[in-house]
Amino acid sequence: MTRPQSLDDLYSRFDGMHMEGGWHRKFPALWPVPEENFLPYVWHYAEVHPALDAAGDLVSTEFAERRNLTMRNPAEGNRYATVRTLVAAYQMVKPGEIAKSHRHTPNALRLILDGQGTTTTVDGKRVNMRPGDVLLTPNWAWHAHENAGTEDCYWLDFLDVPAVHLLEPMFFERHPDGLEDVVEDVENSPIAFRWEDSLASLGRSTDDAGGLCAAQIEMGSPALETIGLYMQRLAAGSTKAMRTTANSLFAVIEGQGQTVVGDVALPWARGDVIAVPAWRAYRHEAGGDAVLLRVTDKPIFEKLGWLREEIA
Ligand code: GTQ
Ligand code: FE2
Repeated sequence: MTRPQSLDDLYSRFDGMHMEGGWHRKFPALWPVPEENFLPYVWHYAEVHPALDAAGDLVSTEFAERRNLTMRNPAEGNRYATVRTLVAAYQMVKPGEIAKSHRHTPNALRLILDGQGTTTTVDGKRVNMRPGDVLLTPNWAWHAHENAGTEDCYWLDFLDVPAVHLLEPMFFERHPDGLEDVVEDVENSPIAFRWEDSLASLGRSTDDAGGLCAAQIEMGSPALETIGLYMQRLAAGSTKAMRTTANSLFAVIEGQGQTVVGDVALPWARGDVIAVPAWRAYRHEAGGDAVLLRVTDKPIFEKLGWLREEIA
């Protein structure tokens, strides 16, 4: 084997070995602060609603595993995620329809927006879905949704599918019988956070998250292994600004206002979803009383020792 006589020869030797010298990388491996990859963005329920209704006419739940519309972050090259580790979607189930039972390693949760009469069955426990409720579907739990009522039912799904894509432990299977055979109706369940209970807890809360809201409650500790949930009440005016290594999605349960992320202002109203990617300074400006659900991958960062937060 001849010894390379020039740097170029040396580098082509490395290339042939599928290696690279740390001192002449094409792309850096380390940098001083988090990059700005995913973009701040907002999806408006008022625009999605008619699109979901059109899908309701054209796409059956027989044909589609789920009638869901996922929110793709407009960051260049992104194919699926809403922020790095999380995906959000709007889902609609019409009267008489069933979204069959399946299970997967991604964790999921739902925030109900509109419609009564739908249930979700999670590992054999059937719970009603009512507007404002937050319902959890942990890793590998069977789950199906059934609309036995007379109203179209709309909700928001949040899943850690992109985190599973990054780490690759993806498993998914359909229930062999379509639906679970043994089902018990339950009103109270550790996977169900009811709107009236959340409102009451919020009314008693003195936790203002260091000035990031008027009051907040945490649902679960955390709600799911990878996902933290905070219901936050905002009063008219601006919150303090904060940045964190964690990613967040905010869903608007009540009220209107805007979220300022860096120099981008994202206006919002009921049912909208706001993407606040990692390490971007953000603050909320509510037009009056408002209630948001913050869905965040913070538990991942806490467990791994990478959570950094600053309030300005
Ligand atoms: O309802 O089970 O939006 O499995 C994406 C994947 C919803 C669900 C989504 C899912 C579901
Ligand atoms: Fe699912």
